[in-house]
Amino acid sequence: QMVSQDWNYFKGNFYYFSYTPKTWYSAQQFCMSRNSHLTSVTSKSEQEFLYKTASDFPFWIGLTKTGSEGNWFWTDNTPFNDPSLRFWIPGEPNNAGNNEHCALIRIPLLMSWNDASCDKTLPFVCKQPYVPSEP
Ligand code: 2F8
Ligand code: CA
Repeated sequence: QMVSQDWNYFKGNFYYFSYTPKTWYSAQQFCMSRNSHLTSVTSKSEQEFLYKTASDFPFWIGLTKTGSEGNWFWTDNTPFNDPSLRFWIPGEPNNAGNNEHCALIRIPLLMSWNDASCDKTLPFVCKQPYVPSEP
């Protein structure tokens, strides 16, 4: 597994914090071109790692909807079914203007997710699993 030194290791995954603003889709395309996805959040400690490591807010994460009225899902196929692992800011997601279908971490706090327009250009975080042994 080739991972450049720009990637940051945490508990079995490598993370790339990009401060070059992109739309959600274009950020996801960037991550996919680097064998990764926009980051999922699978634990409280991962959520804390993300908001503590990023030095600029807000930033895109890999959470979006199946359609404008669809269900939220993680682009890396992590299940989105555990209510204790949803870190929305109180009052979010509110789908403001009926046009907020992508999620971001907005503030350096545990409960920090907001839904926003996917067309916003923001910093973002890519994640790829560490593959322990490759020939
Ligand atoms: O107050 C929360 C609200 O703040 C903004 O709307 C005024 C955000 N909009 C954008 O970031 C475009 C909402 O997503 C957010 O819910
Ligand atoms: Ca919102």
